[in-house]
Amino acid sequence: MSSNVATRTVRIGSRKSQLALVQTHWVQAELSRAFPDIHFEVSTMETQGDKILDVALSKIGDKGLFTQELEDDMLSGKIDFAVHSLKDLPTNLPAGLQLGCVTEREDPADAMVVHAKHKDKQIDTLPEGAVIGTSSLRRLAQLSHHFPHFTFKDIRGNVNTRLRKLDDGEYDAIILAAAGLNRLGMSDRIHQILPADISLHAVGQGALGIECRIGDDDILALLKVLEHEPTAYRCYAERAFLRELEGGCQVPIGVNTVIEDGKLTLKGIVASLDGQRMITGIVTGLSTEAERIGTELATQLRSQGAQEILDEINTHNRA
Ligand code: DPM
Repeated sequence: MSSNVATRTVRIGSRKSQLALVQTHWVQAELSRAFPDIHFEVSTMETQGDKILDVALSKIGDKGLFTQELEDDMLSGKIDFAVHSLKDLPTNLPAGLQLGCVTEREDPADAMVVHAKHKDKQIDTLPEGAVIGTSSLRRLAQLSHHFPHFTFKDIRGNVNTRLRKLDDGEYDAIILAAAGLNRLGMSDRIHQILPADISLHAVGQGALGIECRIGDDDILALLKVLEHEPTAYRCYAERAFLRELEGGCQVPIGVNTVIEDGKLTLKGIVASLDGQRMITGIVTGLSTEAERIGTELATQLRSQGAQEILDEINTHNRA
């Protein structure tokens, strides 16, 4: 499938949510600046994940929930590439598509937003029974470990919907990605950034992943200007770890990566949903060997029983 670079129009696919559009418009602006002769057009669509809002994410499967419609349009040539939150992009892509570029990461940490009545509290001083909104198994598992006295309640919908539900009193606090709030210009709603020893973030959190057709060299050449190498190495390691554990988007798997002096350190966790079992490990190596670092950590955690936890959860999710 050839792209439309020859005609000087390149079509970008995006979900319709406010956050998706902020991200896609940033990509559009950066590329327009770098390639003023090309017209970058955004075409938006709703994905399954946007339409099904009354079911817990973990129950509706995870294979391309937020990406499949965009991928179909890429394969049929209706769009040239798609902008995703990297953490929503499955680690195994459909035949014919590739991860073309990873952009510079925002703060990858999780953030707590509280109801006004808890303005003077931190996560470790919220009262017994406090209702915490999240539909992430990863956040649920890690927070249950540290704060078994909280009550966890599912929450779906876009960021604005979630904040309204919190303000209306349905929850005492909710957990969101700091990156999403920052990109939406809502950094002031962040009450506390959760430290890594309380919550390891999701694979790819805070970075954008741009997906395109394999071998579409014209498009890949454009995307190169957006690539942020350190972020890419970190995310390749994180994604290799997740892929090797055969984890989808909805698994209690968390990570943390740092690069120092050309060395990449990947920390990972696989936790049971009740937070009772936590399997953690750490691997360091050259940044250029990111993938190997990821698979090595997966093997290490599997030898400590991570697979049993993941199998239990997969059985539970299918039930
Ligand atoms: C994935 C998860 C969530 C999103 C699971 C996880 C959070 C679901 C929830 C894979 N995708 O993080 O363990 O809390 O109910 C999503 C968000 C962003 C991308 C919102 C968020 C924005 C941040 C980013 C939803 N996908 O996590 O608060 O670009 O990383």
